[in-house]
Amino acid sequence: MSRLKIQNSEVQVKGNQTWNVYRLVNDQGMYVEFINYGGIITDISVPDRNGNKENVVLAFKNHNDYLDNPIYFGALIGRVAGRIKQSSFEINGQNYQLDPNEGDNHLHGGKNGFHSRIWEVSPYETEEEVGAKLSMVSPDGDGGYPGQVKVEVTYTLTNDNKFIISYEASSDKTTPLTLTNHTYFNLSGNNKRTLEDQELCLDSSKMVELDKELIPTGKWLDVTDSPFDFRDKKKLESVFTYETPQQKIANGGMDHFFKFDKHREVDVYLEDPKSGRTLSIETDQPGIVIYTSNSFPEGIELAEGKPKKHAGLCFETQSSPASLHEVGFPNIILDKEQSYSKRTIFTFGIQ
Ligand code: FUC
Repeated sequence: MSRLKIQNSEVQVKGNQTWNVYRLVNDQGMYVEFINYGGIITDISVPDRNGNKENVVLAFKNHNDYLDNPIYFGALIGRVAGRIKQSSFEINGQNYQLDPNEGDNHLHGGKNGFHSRIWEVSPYETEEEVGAKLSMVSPDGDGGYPGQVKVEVTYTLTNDNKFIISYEASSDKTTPLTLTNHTYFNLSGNNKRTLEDQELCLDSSKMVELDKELIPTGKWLDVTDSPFDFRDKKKLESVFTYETPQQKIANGGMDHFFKFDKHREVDVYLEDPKSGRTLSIETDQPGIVIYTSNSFPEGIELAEGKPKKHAGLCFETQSSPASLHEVGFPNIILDKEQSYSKRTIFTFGIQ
């Protein structure tokens, strides 16, 4: 008999708020836990090669800390994932000014982006999968963006340990939009080890060059012969140095948009040789921002204590906000009355 199920509970947070906590559980006993605030994923528990189930994502010890989540732990990001230079852009000759939240620039949809909204959650289950639809309406002028945008994100867990995130949206005015999820993965489980020994394979030969404010300069860099070349699987430690200008800018790691070559079915693969856990990512997005948690603000408290540098890795599948100002970057404009539909599949395995 199927053990697929959804568990629902509540958590009290500051300001007299109550959030709903959902847990999707499959036949293998793998589970994904998230809250309706920000659609934040707080737990993905998968077995290691000995069957020990542990959480492979970073999460705060205390739910209250998600109210001010400067590093976007586990959250849905919108309207635009990434940075918009000078918080401004033009559509059809009209200039739009967004709320700046990082110096003069606009990051991850601004201070009140989708990561800090209450989403309406409708759980569902079938014979093969359990899931939940998360919906939200972003009003016209939200954060400075044009148009009313209706968003529906679906979290699905299957019996073969696939966690699927689907994003659907539409707008009544043309607007920039590229949605993602900002979960920090660490396959060691319960944040036991930082990422140096975990091995990454990435189907990309091109990355954006960043300036000192982490804004794309408009130039593509070829990764060949650089520490950012992961076309053959290698340990992450090789990129955790200050060897090249782009590593220095990112504070000793990765914080870049990579364009997929689409030479392989699996766009990204991560493996932890010690625990045996693996993660394969397939997406219909044109690229990804890989962020290797190159610094954490003071005062961050996880269930396992303070996070160390390189404790988690974000796989932000998305398009590129640089396309608002530069040519040759994957577009993020959603035309009026058009539908936005994207999907990323995270498959967990054992090696
Ligand atoms: C990532 C990065 C940023 C930022 C944030 C917390 O997406 O691109 O540099 O630090 O997350």
